[in-house]
Formats: sequence, C-alpha cells, structure tokens
Amino acid sequence: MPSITTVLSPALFEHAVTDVDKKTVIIIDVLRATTTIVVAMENGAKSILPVEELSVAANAGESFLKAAERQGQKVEGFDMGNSPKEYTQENISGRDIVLTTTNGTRAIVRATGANEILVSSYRNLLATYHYLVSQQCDLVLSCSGWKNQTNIEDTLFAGELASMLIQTGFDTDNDATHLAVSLFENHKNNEKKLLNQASHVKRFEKLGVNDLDVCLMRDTYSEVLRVHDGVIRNPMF
Ligand code: 3SL
Repeated sequence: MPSITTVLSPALFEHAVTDVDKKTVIIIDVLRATTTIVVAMENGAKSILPVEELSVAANAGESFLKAAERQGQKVEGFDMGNSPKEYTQENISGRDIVLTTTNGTRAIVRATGANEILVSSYRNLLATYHYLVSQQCDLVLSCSGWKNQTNIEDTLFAGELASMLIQTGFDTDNDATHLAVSLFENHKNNEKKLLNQASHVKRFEKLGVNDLDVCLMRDTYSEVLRVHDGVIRNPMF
C-alpha cells in the first residue's frame, strides 16, 4: 500500500522524509505561490522557473518575465509579484517566467532529488488526486508554511488531499498526516471561516491584498503540474 507523509513546514522536511528519490513530493502553497503557478498555466504561461534567491531571479535572461515576492509584496524592480490576479493572459501568455517567493519556491527547490515533484492548489486538486491514484507511489505532502512555521491553509489542503487518498487505499503512519486530516474533517465545507483566522490572511488584510477567493476556487484547471529539471512547463506547449 502506498504511504503518505505530510511535512507541515519546510524546516521539518529532512527530518520527516527518507528515501526522497523514491517518492512523489506534492508542493502546497495555497496562499499563494502554488495557486499563482496554476493560474499562470491556466492563462498560457509557457514555463515557470522557481528559484530561491532574488539575485538569481533578477539575473535570469532577458527573455524571462521576472516575478518576486517578499513579505507578501511585489519586490521593487521586478515585472510582477505573486498575486494570481496579476497573471492574466494579457500579461503572461506564451512567456517564460522566473519566480521567487518567500516560502513556496523554496519548498519546490528543497524537494530536488525526489522521484517526482508536483505543484498543487485548490485549482488543480482533482487533477492531482486522480494522477496520484493512478500512480500508486509513496507520497510526501510538503506544506510551504510561512518562514519555516506551520500554517493553517497548507495544512488544511494537505488534510483534504490525504483524506481523499486514504479513502482509495493509501496508508499513513505519520502523525502530521493524521493532524492535517483531522483539521480538514473538522472544517469541511467551512474552510473560509477557519482561514479567516490564518496569520497570512490577516497579513493580506493589512497589505490590502484581496486574493483569498481566487486561491480557494476549485478545479479550474485539469492538468497535473510537474517540476522537471527544475522547471514547471505548461503541458499545453
Ligand atoms: O511565501 C510564498 O511563497 C508566497 O506565496 C507568500 S505570498 O502569498 O505571496 O505573500
């Protein structure tokens, strides 16, 4: 039976995950990096190169649209930030994008060496779920959190995905997975109320960011997104 390990914060990754080369790692950053990546693909971006450092993003080639977020805000001098609302067809269709964010792109880079790396959000939850059921591999649900701390939104999403997979026969002996599933089971159909307590939602309120609804939209995209050789390519190209 394939297993599920949930990592509630990137700082726990190396403690929680063994034999990463045999596992499929699903990167989760509901607010907002993995949602933004899905929206970018929905709207025709050609590829996204996730990087950790601002300097690497800034020095990517001329052909890249350069996107950077720190502290929830667009970094000065870059073309775009990390709001999914910026990633319109008009802005990004056909473009290669280099993206660095506080947590999400770091979590992606940290998973290097995994057998397979996927990027997921509510917007492609079902596509991700169906693919994982078809593959029957051992899984790591990697929550990006905020600055190495656990957050509600990624744990809630991990709990929903784990709950769906467990119902098809996936197994877990991992307490973090049980915690995430319990959080989901207790707040099913009432996610928004719970998320209003999330520290990142409160951070958004202070910054005047209004992206929660767009990040909670479900299954607007029917493709699985893979990180291959460090790049997320649009399956449509
Ligand atoms: O940390 C991240 O990767 C970002 O998603 C944070 S923010 O939502 O853009 O503030």
